[in-house]
Amino acid sequence: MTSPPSSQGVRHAPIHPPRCRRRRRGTRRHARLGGLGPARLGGHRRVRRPALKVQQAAGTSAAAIQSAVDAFRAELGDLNPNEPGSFGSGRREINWDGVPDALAAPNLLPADFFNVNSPRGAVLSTRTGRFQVSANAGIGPIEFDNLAAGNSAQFAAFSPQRLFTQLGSTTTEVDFFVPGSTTPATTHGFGAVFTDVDRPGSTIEYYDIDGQLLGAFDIPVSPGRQTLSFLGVSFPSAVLASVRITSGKVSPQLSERAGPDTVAMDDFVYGEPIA
Ligand SMILES: [Ca+2]
Repeated sequence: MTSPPSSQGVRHAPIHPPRCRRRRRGTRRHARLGGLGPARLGGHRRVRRPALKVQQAAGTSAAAIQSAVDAFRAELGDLNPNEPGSFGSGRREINWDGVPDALAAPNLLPADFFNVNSPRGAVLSTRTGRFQVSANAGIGPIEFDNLAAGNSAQFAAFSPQRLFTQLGSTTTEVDFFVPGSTTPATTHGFGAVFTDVDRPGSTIEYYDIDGQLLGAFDIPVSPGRQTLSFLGVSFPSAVLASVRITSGKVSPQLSERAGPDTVAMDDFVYGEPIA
């Protein structure tokens, strides 16, 4: 099953009521004002909704999402090298495939690997603080078979052969920095590849530098095994400071055969971080 990519913002409205979020940037902690929707903030609705463009696709093969990924890449500009400092324009990518075996499954990936070891301006956070990149064949069980038997029959890579997930959680936040530094940055957009999105519920939320929600979008669903999905959202200016990704209903540490949807991630594609 393949859904065609869409080139314009087909869902300018958030998928659920925007929530006000206060963040302490530069740390990996944040607090939510749980339940305080706009109506309870006395009508001071501060959610800004700049024009945005959405690229999305899902299907049973890499080819099903390739054109949407490429269109999103073209919107952001040329791929920059994995070097410190901001190039001012263009894009960065993370495909997880160059991570050293010592920092891949069954070992954990450092949250700041892609700002320190390989400076690309992306720092990860999650409730548990634990992340993992799947092992290469011959080194360990592939595609998170180390987490639960049968995962490799559920998941597929867009960029072979490694995948990414958080552990003990279903959400990962990505904060952007001037690559190789602790200076917060913003970008023009962010997109990610997902595998095995069987049901609605996987999402990307986009936040500005003040922690205000810019938009939240469902990841396109493609029922079945070893499917791929892509969602990328770009903005006309570099307003995006962080994203919150929800992947599946439970961590890939639990077998999908138990019921809830498990989802893993592959390529991250995002605009050059700009201070
Ligand atoms: Ca990969």
